Amino acid sequence: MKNTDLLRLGALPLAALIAGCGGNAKKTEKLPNIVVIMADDLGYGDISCYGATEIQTPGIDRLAREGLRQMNGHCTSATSTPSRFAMLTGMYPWRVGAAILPGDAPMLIKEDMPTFPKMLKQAGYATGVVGKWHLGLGNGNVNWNEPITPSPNQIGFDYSYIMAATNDRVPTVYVKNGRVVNLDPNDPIEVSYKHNFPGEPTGKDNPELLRMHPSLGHNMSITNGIPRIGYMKGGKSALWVDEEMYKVFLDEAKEYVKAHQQQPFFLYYALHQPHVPRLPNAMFAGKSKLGPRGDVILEADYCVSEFLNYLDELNLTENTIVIFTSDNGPVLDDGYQDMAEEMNGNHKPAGPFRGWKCDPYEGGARIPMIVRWPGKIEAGTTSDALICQVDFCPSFAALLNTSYEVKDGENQIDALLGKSPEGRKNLVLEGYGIDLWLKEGDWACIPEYTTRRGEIVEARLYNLKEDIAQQHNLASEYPEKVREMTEKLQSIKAR
Ligand code: NG6
Ligand code: CA
Repeated sequence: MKNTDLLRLGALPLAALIAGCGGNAKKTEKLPNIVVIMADDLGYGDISCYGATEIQTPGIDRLAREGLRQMNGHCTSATSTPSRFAMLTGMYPWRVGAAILPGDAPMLIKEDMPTFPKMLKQAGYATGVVGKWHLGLGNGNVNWNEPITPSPNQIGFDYSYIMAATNDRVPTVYVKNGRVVNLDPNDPIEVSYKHNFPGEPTGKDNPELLRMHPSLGHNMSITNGIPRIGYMKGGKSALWVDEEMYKVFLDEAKEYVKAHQQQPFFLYYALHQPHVPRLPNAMFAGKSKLGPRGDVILEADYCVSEFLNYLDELNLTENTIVIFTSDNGPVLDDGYQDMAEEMNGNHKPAGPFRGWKCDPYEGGARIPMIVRWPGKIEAGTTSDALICQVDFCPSFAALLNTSYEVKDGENQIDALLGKSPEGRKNLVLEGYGIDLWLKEGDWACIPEYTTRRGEIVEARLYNLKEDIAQQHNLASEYPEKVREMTEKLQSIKAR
């Protein structure tokens, strides 16, 4: 029997929630669809519903108006691969040493690991992913001209339409259900992160071919006039056009929803904006006054808006839980000369927080997290509960009354849906590399650690209630607190 009817779940909090507060779930009531829209490098202060004044994001703001803004919502890490790993597995990413992956890395999520989409499949859902992947593909020696396995399809997704890594990394092609899209068999693809292929131009040697120049790195193979990370050859007919990417993924996301509207579905819609290279479609170029970074935020906002309109059109809005979030904090110059710093003006991408993408501060890993479920979540509300993307899988498992074990994520469904102001007691967060930090109550502590070069970085302790901008290191004033939090972090690590 398919788990699409709620009644057999009995008089559970779930039934009560889904049916409204009376708990009289009707037999025909369907499981809610679940959509996670994840932006790439979008900061807490980058959208108007979280306080941005220099840019307007009406599409995302609609979600906030109709749903709940988590004001203390986190990704686990200040970079993409680790955060996405945590969201999809319910496990802290440093347990497996997750770090920013190259485009030819093997699949980081092992086929026997618990995953969010596997849990949802168990509960009767169709599961799809569209957009940025960045969790590795294959077994370490991918032939891009053959079916690639494992792909997302082996770790819980029935459908996938993705880019392998990031928009600044080769291969610069789309991969659908493990196969490169539009590949001409007479022009095979080769990829290397070690050496170039003879005769192929690079950003380093052929700057005359570039439309945008790197500020750091990003000087290897060229696609669409843009130099990338990694070397690649062939696959001309399959190469993406950055300026069209918004539409490719948006159309795929809509298609997925349309094709699966008869059953409960889960869609992980992973936007590529505002990650570098920032190449807005002509519709958005020059529209933000903040340069390409602002323009691609407008483009992302348009995608959200169009996607929500499409849910309306299909009459799916009422029964679809939509979460909008981001994989790490913001960054201005991230390796291309795209005027992000010069044109930033008074904009505050990280809102009131200290730090950026990669940093072990609030700005690195406190991100927007908006949850909409019409009729079930009070519209236009906020929550200060401490909550993290690592909690999505176990929280939804609880909502669906599906028993599912994950390592670190907690059932925080009441906090996620705004039914309870209590969230997690503590949360381990991560900057770039190994600097783990702990957030508990009003406190954030980055324990003393030794860098790879052997330098000792002293402990940092902040009282977030009094010092949200983390300007005053209280470590020497409260050594007991530092010790206590350092031990707590150690014990969570050892768990
Ligand atoms: C860094 C890249 C940066 C970005 C980041 C990954 C350089 C100099 N910097 O190595 O541009 O691609 O990796 O970003 O190459 S993330 O959001 O996917 O984690
Ligand atoms: Ca990112």
